[in-house]
Amino acid sequence: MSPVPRGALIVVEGLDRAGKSTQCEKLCRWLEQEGRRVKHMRFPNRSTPIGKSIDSYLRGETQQEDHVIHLLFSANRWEAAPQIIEHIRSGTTVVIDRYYYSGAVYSAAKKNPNLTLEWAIQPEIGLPKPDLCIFLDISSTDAAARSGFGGERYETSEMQKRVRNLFQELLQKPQNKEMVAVNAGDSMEEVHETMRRLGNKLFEGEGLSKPLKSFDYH
Ligand code: Z5A
Ligand code: MG
Repeated sequence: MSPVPRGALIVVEGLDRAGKSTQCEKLCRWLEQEGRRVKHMRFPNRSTPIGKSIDSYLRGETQQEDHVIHLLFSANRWEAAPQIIEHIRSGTTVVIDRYYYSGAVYSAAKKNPNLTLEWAIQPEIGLPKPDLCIFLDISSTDAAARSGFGGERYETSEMQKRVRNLFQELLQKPQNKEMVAVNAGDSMEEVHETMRRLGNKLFEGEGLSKPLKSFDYH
């Protein structure tokens, strides 16, 4: 009996209001229509005890030292890592709304001299590495014009500008070849079409015949 082909790990990243949740939904629906098993996840996962601490921090109800909240965001991914690996192994494609890329850039964007991008990425080393990371790129001005912006901590245009620059920095690193930028200023349907094209390329390519990798920054 031939083994079950593994699922793919697809991450959708970007600034606030870039359309990540909208596009993750559309991508999952399309993958299901294509006959694939799909698990939709998101980070932060606010439902776990660690996620609840993150939620109250983001809402401004509690304070946390910068490194502490950074490590809680990372721990929130580590607590889900066995589940991600098991889904992929059993042939389910996992689509994740934000992952360790957000983890690194939002913390580094705080400009704490002891919390650089290099420092921030370290606790993420070893997590399941995405086969494809779609970075929904939008200017902070266009993102701010979309409904609902401004409610939580980090939702200021200064912070969003720094976050965008740091995402660009990650895109250029040779370690992150799985990252692809997509213009998130296009219409929802155009963005979805581009993402379907990237999805088809992934499923038609050789990559998924190889084991899922672990993230390594060196
Ligand atoms: N954070 C962190 O610091 N460290 C970490 O490790 C992680 C996260 C994982 C909460 O994230 C915060 O946590 C976030 C980063 C930080 N901080 N900030 N700021 P979240 O994922 O829970 O929430 P969010 O990403 O800030 O926002 P969002 O509301 O989820 O945005 P979105 O998912 O990208 O957008 P959307 O909900 O799909 O769309 C927003 C609106 O735009 C909506 O009205 C849509 O109908 C509309 N839209 C979407 N696409 C389009 C197009 N193409 N055209 C026009 N209008 C559109
Ligand atoms: Mg969202």
